[in-house]
Amino acid sequence: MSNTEQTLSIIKPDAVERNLDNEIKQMFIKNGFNIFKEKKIQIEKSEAEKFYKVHETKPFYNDLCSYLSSGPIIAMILEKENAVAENRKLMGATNPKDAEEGTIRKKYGISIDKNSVHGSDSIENAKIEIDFFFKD
Ligand code: IDP
Ligand code: MG
Repeated sequence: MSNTEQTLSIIKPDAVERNLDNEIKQMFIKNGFNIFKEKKIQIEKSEAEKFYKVHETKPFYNDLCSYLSSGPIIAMILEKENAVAENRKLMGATNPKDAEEGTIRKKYGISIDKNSVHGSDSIENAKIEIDFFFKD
């Protein structure tokens, strides 16, 4: 049974700055994802605060929002069967130190904050996050 889903992926400033965007996109493609839409943008801190609102009580919230808005990012809609879970698997653990071999964060992540990629964590949040970047 086909279960094609969409998820939101972001190549974060640390990876764009190191020109890793094409290599990371190739990892998605090799792993069977279709990059349905993409855009390179830089967001305002106020927009990052909205995007990461679920984390507003966390001690790292302010730094996280400063960081996501600190340079260009690439937002993408990825498509695949079970795209949300498959993308989480391909990204690896939040902390690159804990990420498995073969994952994007293991390969490219610098630290828990500069971990190169974002991926939606549920189908519901994927819809909200896709709308956030691609509405209209
Ligand atoms: P995720 O990106 O793997 O879904 P979340 O827990 O949703 O991880 O956290 C969002 C982002 O916040 C992470 O990708 C990372 O950049 C940052 N972050 C998470 N935990 C910490 C922390 O303990 N210190 C600093 N930054 C963190
Ligand atoms: Mg998350």
